[in-house]
Amino acid sequence: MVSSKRAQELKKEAVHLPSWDVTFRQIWDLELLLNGAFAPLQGYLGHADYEGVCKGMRLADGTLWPMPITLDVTNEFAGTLQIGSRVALRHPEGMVLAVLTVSDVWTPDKNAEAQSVLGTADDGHPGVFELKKSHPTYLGGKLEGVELPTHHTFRHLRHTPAELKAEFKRIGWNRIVAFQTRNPMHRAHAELARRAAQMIEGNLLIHPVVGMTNPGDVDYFTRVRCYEAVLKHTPAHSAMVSLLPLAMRMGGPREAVWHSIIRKNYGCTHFIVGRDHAGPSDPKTGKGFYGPYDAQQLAEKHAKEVGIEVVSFEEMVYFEDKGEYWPVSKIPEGGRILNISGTELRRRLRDGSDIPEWFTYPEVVKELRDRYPARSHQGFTLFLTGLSGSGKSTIANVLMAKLMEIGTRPVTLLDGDLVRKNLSSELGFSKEHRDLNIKRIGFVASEITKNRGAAICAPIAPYRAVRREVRQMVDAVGAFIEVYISCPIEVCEQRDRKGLYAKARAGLIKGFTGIDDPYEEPEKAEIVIETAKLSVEEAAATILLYLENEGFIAPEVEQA
Ligand code: PPS
Repeated sequence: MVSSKRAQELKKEAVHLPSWDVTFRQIWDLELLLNGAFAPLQGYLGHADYEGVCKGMRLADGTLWPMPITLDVTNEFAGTLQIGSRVALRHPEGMVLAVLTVSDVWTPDKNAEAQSVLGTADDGHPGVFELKKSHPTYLGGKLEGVELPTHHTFRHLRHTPAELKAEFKRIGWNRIVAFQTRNPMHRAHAELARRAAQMIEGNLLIHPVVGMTNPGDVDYFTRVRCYEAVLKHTPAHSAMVSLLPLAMRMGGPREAVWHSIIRKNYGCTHFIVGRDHAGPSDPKTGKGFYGPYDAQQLAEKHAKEVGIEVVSFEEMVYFEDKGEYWPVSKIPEGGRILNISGTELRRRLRDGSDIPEWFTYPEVVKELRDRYPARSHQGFTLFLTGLSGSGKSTIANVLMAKLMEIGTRPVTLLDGDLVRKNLSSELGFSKEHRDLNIKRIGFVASEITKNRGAAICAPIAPYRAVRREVRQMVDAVGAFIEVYISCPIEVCEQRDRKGLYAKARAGLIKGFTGIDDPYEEPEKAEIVIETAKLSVEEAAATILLYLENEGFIAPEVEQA
C-alpha cells in the first residue's frame, strides 16, 4: 500500500490508464497481495517465478512459494498492453484498488499448471475447474496499492496482517496457534483447537476462510455466527476469531504450505494441520484427490523454512465410554466411538432429525437449522435439458400447473423460448451466447431458489460445463435437480413442431443443436425421462414422485 499522497497521484494517473475490473475470484488474491498476507510477493508472479513455482514451489530466486498468483485477463485486453504498461485494477464498483506495472505477459499451459500445482488436471477438482475457467493470458508485475477492498460484514472480525500483529502485541499474546477452517466448527474441531493451544502453551486464533472455498460449503455468514458461538464455549481471553479473505485452490499439500506462510504473515507462531487439509474429493469416485495426511507431511517438511511450527493432528472422534473427544488412533480396541459425517449431518438437517449435544453446540444447531430448513421448506430448481422438440416445454408447463395446484411455493417457469424473448432477447446461438443465456437463467433460478420458491427451467443447455456452473450456483442456496429430457434426434426431427429441423436440414438455420451443433448429454442427471417412451403426464408424474420421495413435497399434515 502506498502513502495517501502517492494514492492521490495514482488515482489521477489512473484516469488515463487502461482499466481491468477484477473478477469475483481475483479480488481475494489482490486484497491479500496488497495487505501483505502473501509476503514476500510484491505483485503478480512474472513468467520465470511462475515456472519456478509450478515446477518446484520456488520463486526464481529460490524463495519458497507454493501457489501461482497471476492476473488472468482476456487476449483482447492483453493485446492492448506492452511490457512496462501500467494498468489500473478496479473494484467491480469502479474504485481504483491498485496500479500494476506489467513485467510479463504470457499464455500459460493450464493443464500443465493444474497437474504440477494441484496434482491433477481433472475438472472434477474444484481448483482445476476454476483454473480452466480463468482467462487465457497471464500478466505479471509489481503492484502499488491504492485502496483495500472494503468489507461491510463482520467488520469487528477483520484484520490486515499488520493489524492482527498489533492486536496480539496489545493483548500480550506471543504464542499463537492458528486454526484454519472452511466449515462450521463442531465440538470435535473446538476440542482439537483447544488441545493444540494447550500443547503449545499459547492462545488460539480461529482463522476461517471467508473468500472462496469449496463449492457447496456452508456460506460464511452462517459459519461466522457459528464460530462466534463456539468462542462463547472457550475460556474467556484464550481465543479469538479473525476472518481470512482468501480464495482457496483446494490444493491439499501445496495449499497447506501456502496456508502456513499466510499464517506466519499474520503473526502466528503455530499452525494446525489436520486430516485432509484443503483436500477435495473426486465427485466421480467420492475418494479424496490427496492422501489424508499428504498435506500434513508437506507442511511439516517446510515448516522450518517458513518459520512457523506445524501442529499436526489426526481425526478426533467422540469416545463414548469416556464421554470425551480423543484422537482416533488413541481409542483402545473395542472402545465405542461416535461420529457424524458431513453427509450424515446434512441428512439430519434435511430431514429435521436429531443432532445430538455430544456432536455440536445448541447455538450451532440453531444456526444450521435456520440456514438449512428441512427440504419441504427449501427452494429448488428443476432444470430440464434436452434437444429442441424433446418435450421440455410441454413437461415444464404440466409441472408448473401441478406445483401451483400443490401450492406450497411460488412457481416460476423459465422456458427456453420465453427467456429468449425477454431476458436474452439480444443473444444468438453461438457457444458463447448459449452459455451466457444459461448463466442468466441460472442466476434467476438461484435467486428464486434462495427465496424458497420453485424455478422450472427448460432450455436446451447443450454444454455440460455451464450446466455444472448453474448447479453450483443453485446448490449453494437450495436444491438443483437436473432432469435430462432424453429423446432420439430422429424422433425430435419427426415431431418438428416448429419446422426448425426442416429449416436446419435445408441449411436455412446454421448451428442447430443436434444437426450441426453439439449436445453434451448429462452424466449425472437426478432424473432421466425418455419422452419417446412416456406420455407427458407420466413424465410429469415421475418428476413429482422424485420431489415427494426426496422430501421436497411433504404430506399435507406436515406442511401445516
Ligand atoms: S440454449 O442453447 O439453451 O441457449 O437454447 P435455448 O435458449 O433453449 O433456445 C432454444 C430454442 O430456440 C430455437 N432455436 C434454436 N435451437 C437450437 N439451435 C439453434 N440454432 C436454434 N435457433 C433457434 C428452438 O426453438 C429452441 O426451442 P426448443 O423449445 O428447445 O425447441
